[in-house]
Amino acid sequence: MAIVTACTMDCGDACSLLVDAEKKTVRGNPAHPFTKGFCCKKGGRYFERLEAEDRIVAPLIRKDGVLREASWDEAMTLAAARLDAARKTPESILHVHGHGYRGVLAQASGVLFGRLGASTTRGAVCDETGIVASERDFGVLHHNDPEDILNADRIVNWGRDMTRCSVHQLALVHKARKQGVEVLTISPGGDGTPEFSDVNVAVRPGTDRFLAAAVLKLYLEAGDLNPWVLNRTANWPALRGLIDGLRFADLCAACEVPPADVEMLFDWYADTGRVATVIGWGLQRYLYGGENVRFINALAMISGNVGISGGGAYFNISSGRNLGPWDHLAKGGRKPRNRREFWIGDLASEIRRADPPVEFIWVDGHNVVNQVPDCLAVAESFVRPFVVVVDGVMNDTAMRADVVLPPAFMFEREDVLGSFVHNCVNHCAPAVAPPGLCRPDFDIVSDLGQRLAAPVLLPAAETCIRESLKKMNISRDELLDKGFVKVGYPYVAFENMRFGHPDGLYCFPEELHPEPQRDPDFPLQLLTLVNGDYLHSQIPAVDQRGVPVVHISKGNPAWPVLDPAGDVYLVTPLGAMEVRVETIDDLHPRAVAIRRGGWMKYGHVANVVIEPRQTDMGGGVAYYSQPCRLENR
Ligand SMILES: Nc1nc2c(c(=O)[nH]1)N[C@H]1C(S)=C(S)[C@@H](COP(=O)(O)OP(=O)(O)OC[C@H]3O[C@@H](n4cnc5c(=O)[nH]c(N)nc54)[C@H](O)[C@@H]3O)O[C@H]1N2
Ligand SMILES: Nc1nc2c(c(=O)[nH]1)N[C@H]1C(S)=C(S)[C@@H](COP(=O)(O)OP(=O)(O)OC[C@H]3O[C@@H](n4cnc5c(=O)[nH]c(N)nc54)[C@H](O)[C@@H]3O)O[C@H]1N2
Ligand SMILES: [Mo]
Repeated sequence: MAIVTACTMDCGDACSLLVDAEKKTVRGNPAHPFTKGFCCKKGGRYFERLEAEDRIVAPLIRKDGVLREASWDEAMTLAAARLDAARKTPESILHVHGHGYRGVLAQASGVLFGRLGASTTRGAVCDETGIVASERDFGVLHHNDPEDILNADRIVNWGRDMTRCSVHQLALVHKARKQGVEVLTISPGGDGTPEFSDVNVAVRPGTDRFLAAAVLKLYLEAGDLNPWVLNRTANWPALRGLIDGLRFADLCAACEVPPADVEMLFDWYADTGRVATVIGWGLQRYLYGGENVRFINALAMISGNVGISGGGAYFNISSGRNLGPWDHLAKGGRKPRNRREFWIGDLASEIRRADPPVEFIWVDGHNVVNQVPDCLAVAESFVRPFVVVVDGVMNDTAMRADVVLPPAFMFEREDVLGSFVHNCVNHCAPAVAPPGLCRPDFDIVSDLGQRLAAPVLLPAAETCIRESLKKMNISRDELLDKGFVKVGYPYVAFENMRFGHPDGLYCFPEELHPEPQRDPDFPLQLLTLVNGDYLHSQIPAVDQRGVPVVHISKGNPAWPVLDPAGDVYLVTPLGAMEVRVETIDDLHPRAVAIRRGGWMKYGHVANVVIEPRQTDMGGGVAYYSQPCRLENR
């Protein structure tokens, strides 16, 4: 018998799933309006992960340098004692939490460490740059219902590789194309987008803002701007002045898009009909990633495609917007305020510089020693403090722990979560028993709070869920019964052209920053792109054999001088890693692409050579602004 449950992985598709514990099958829930009866590879194969031979199923404690199995009581007593000792200086405690498991109950560790006044991280490895950019434009994070894309006449997709990151959006785009909707994708190429695009335009990595500005320039030259749209904006004269002062040819040169392609893109926006604009996550992982997003939004606005069905600019919605907080129901500790914050993009330096020093680190839901820049240094910074990691695999982070606590994974415990793409709230019901001694994260954190000398007490899990459902008046019975509830949002965002800023107006960007000069020693650019088969670093060892592959085009200046059969190294100012080079036809000639998520212990993680660089908004990480070169050694 299949049980209706849900995926809690860090992915906007946020599927409702039917899990059959006996047959060990995972299927998409046909009743769910976004999942529509199918699921992706990483979800469909999740039993492989649940039943992996190397899964950690008992707590581990480091003794004489080696991690050995222990009872929960031993492990938790030790963790609580070390935490109590560190609590004398709350800032000496560091909580590192990722989105490895999502939901209302997944917030428990954040609530507990907030009450302890622990240091926390700021900024984000994922989408915060684009979120802040969109909020600056629209005043609030919102977009049309994903299904509304079926009402578009044309779709302009700025670099979202739906073949890998979102098979359900891909299905919608396929359906739209069957109805005659045309798709144009802008990206550095070498990705899966030609599969669903009528036209592909190649852009220099990180420079979409110039391309969007060049199209805006053509709008100004054409001169027939919609006065009703301009009337709903706060600062059009400023943007107009900025664009007036720029030359079309310079803008085309900056993004390395031929003028004829820019004119074609202008026609895509300016012809009669509605244009939906999709904004991927890749183009915001740059030094000016926020500005990239803002100029694309500006184009959607100026072209008259905001506030209408079939139009809109799709970046994100907030996955938490339909669920309320429950942290006020915790007891003990202090109200979390004035906490010390470490920028996640340079965690190693932040820990090294910290005064008072970090004595205790708790990591959950984040393979942080793998996923942030300069990750070798992060590994080193974890040596001195006492480190507790809640994870079920011996990955680069768990390897550095003094105590490893094994969580129940999804399908093995309950939670409730929203999506950053669609408007449903899903219920993740336990469908299989956790193996060995694994326990739900919520229970681990509650247990820890109770064991402290001055306890912090969390409410019961059910109370937290009930509290969170109050915000949107979601019926718990309906949620548990159906496995999901669709929350009623208007189909079209900003339909009355009222935006989230206090004045109700749309706000344009007023600055356009030049791209930094190319460093002649490192003339290429490293793109660490999403992996279609796995979620981030959740990749089994068997798929990380040998030397990792990077892709370049035959037009890459490195290609004619490399001997791909010899030892090839990917080199940055931070260091070098061995790679194997393969060619791919349509990738930008200066780009070096590698699929992300490989592990340090297998020599597969590019973050060892990626330097900490901050994006212009939201404290994001500019992973893709990494200069590099390829050489034989
Ligand atoms: N299978 C799978 N699905 C996932 C995930 C996963 O790990 N595996 N992760 C989830 C998460 S958390 C995220 S954030 C998303 C990421 O989903 P995506 O946005 O699809 O992936 P990214 O790797 O962030 O970005 C890569 C895409 O951006 C394009 N790109 C890169 N630079 C530029 C640029 O300068 N301009 C333009 N126009 N395009 C550019 C690339 O060509 C590629 O198509 O996927 C989610 N879904
Ligand atoms: N170079 C480079 N690095 C990147 C990016 C990039 O573009 N380039 N992209 C970034 C992006 S978009 C993202 S979102 C981040 C992702 O970075 P992370 O959030 O670190 O993602 P994962 O590697 O999936 O690690 C999540 C961990 O959570 C664990 N986990 C799964 N379920 C549970 C559970 O129920 N309980 C507990 N306690 N743990 C669980 C998994 O086993 C896994 O080890 O990486 C970023 N890293
Ligand atoms: Mo992400």
